[in-house]
Amino acid sequence: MKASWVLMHYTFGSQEFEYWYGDMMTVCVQLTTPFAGQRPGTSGLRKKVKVFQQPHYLENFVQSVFDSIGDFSGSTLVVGGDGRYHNREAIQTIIKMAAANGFGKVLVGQGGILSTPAASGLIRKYKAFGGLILSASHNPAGPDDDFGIKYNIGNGGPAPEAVTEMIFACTEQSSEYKTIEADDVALDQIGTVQLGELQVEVIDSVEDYAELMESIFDFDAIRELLSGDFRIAFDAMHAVTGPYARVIIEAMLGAPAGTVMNGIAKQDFAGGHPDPNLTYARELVEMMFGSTAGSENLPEFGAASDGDGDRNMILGKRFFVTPSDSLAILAANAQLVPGYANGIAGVARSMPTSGAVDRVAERLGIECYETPTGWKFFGNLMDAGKVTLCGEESFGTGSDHVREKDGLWAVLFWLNLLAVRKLSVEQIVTEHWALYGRNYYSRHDYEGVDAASAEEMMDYLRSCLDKLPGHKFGHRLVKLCDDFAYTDPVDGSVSRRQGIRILFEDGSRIVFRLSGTGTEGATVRLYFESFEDDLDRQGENAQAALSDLIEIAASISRLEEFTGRSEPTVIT
Ligand code: VG1
Ligand code: CO
Repeated sequence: MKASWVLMHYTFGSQEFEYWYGDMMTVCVQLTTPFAGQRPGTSGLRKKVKVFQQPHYLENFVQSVFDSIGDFSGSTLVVGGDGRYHNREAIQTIIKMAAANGFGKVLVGQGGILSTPAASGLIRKYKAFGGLILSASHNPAGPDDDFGIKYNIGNGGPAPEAVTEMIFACTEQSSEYKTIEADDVALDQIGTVQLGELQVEVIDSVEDYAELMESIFDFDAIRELLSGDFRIAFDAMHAVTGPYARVIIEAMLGAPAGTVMNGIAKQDFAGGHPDPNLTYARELVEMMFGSTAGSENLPEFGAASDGDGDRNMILGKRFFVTPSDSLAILAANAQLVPGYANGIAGVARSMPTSGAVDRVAERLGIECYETPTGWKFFGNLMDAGKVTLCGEESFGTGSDHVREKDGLWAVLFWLNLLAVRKLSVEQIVTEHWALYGRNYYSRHDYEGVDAASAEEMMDYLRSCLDKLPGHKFGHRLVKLCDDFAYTDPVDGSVSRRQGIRILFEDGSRIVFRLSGTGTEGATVRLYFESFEDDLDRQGENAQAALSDLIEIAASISRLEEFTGRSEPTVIT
C-alpha cells in the first residue's frame, strides 16, 4: 500500500470492517455469506453463467482461492480464459480482487483471451505464483449456458486435490472478500496500467505460446510438407484456438488461408458444442470422410480442438485416430521430434485411457503410470521428472512443456511426424497396430441422467464388486473388480473412488465413472477396451469388436433400470 494511505476501521453490530483509504485506490472489505456447492470438480468449478452472475458468487470463490494458496504478496498472477460469455466481466472482478489482496502483477491475455495450455505456459515462463483460468472447456457458452474457473499453481498445472479441497473448505466459511473501487482495465489494449500498487500487463495472447511451439517442433519440415499438395484442415469450432491456429498454422507454417475453419472465437461458440469428437465436430468429420461435395480431394490430415484449446481430435483421410492410440503413437515416435530427440523419461495415462501406451512404454523400457481422470494428477509426475508425455482417452494429450493438455501441440506433433515419416495417418496407425497390437476402445456417455439414479447405480455396482470375480460372461472371465484408488508416488496422497473397474482374464475391461465436469444432472461414462494382437482381426469396427462387452456392462450395471436410458447420448 502507498505510504500515504490510511487503514480505516469501523464496526457494525458485531462485525468489524476495514478498508484502505487513499487518493488512488480504496480497498473495501465486502461482507458475504457462503454459497453451497463451490467444490471444484475434475477441472475447476463449473456452473451455469446465471449462477456465476449472482452477486458475490465468483468473488467468494476467488477470495477462497487467495486464502488457500499461501503468501503471494508482490508476486504475479496469470489471468485469462477461453473468451466465452462472462469472461471479460469475471476478469475485471479478478483483477480488482488481486489488487486488493496484494498481488504485485497480473498478466492478462489481450481481450481476456488465453487458451488453457497458453496460460499454463505463461505461468511457467514468467514464474508467476499461479493463474486463474476462466473456462468450462467444451461445455456450451452463452447467457444460459456454462462458465467455469480454476486455479493453477506455480508449475502451471491445475491445483492438486489437497489445494482444491482447501479452497472448497474456505468457500464454506466465506464471510468477506477484498476488492478495490477502480475503473475497468482496457483489456484490448496491449501494455501496462497501474491499479494502485498492482501492475496489470495486457499481453499478446498467442506470441509466447507460438514461440514455445516453435522451440519443440521442426517448423521447417512442417512448412515444407504444407507447401506441396498435402492438404490439411483444422477446426477451431468458433472457440479459443482460432487465433492461435491462424497465427501458427496459417501465418507461421504457411498453410493456405482457410485451412483454419471456424477460426473466429465467439462468445457463445456460435451456439455450438466445441467438443472435438466424431459427434460434435461434424463439419470437419464430414469433410474428412468425404460426405461433403468435392470428396475426390479430401485433406490428408484433419484436426479439431475444444473450447479452451486443451483437447484435440486427429483424423486422417476417412480415418479416425482414437486419443488413446494417438498417445501411444506419439510416445513411440517421440524421438523424431526435435523437442523429444533425447527420448522420453516415462509416460502416464488416466485409468480409463486404453493400455496402448503401456505397450510402447514396455518396449522402450520406460515407466508407465496410471492415474485417476483429470490433468491435475500428472503434474507431480512431470515435476519429478518421471514422465514426459501423458494423455487421456477424452481427447487430451500433452507433455512436460506445460502442465496442461495441449490441443495444438498434439496437432503439431502429428504434423511433424507426418513430415518426417512421409506416410499417411492411416498407415502410421495400422503399422503401429501391427507392431504393438490394437487396443479396441470406446467410451459411451449417458448425459443429463438424473443425479440420484446415477449415484444409486454406482452404489449398486460397488455392492457387486466382491461377487463378480470368477463369474463368466460368454467367453470372458472376470478376474478382478475394484473402485480405482491412486496413491501419488511423489507425495503419497491417496485419491479413492475414481471409477469402477471390471477386469477380465483376457485383458479386456469395462470401467464406470460419473463425470466431474457437468453442470446439469449426472453424466454416466462407460469405457470399453479389449486387446487384439492378431493382425487379421485388427480391422474391425470398434463398436462391433466391443459389442459383447457393451452388453455385459448393461447387464451387470442394470443401467436401463436405474437411469431409464437404453442408448448412450455420445459415443467416442
Ligand atoms: C472430462 C474428461 C477428463 C478431462 C476433463 C477435463 O472429465 O473425462 O478426462 O480431464 O473432462 O477436460 P469428466 O470428469 O467429465 O469425465 V476439459 O478439456 O473439459 O478441461
Ligand atoms: Co478443454
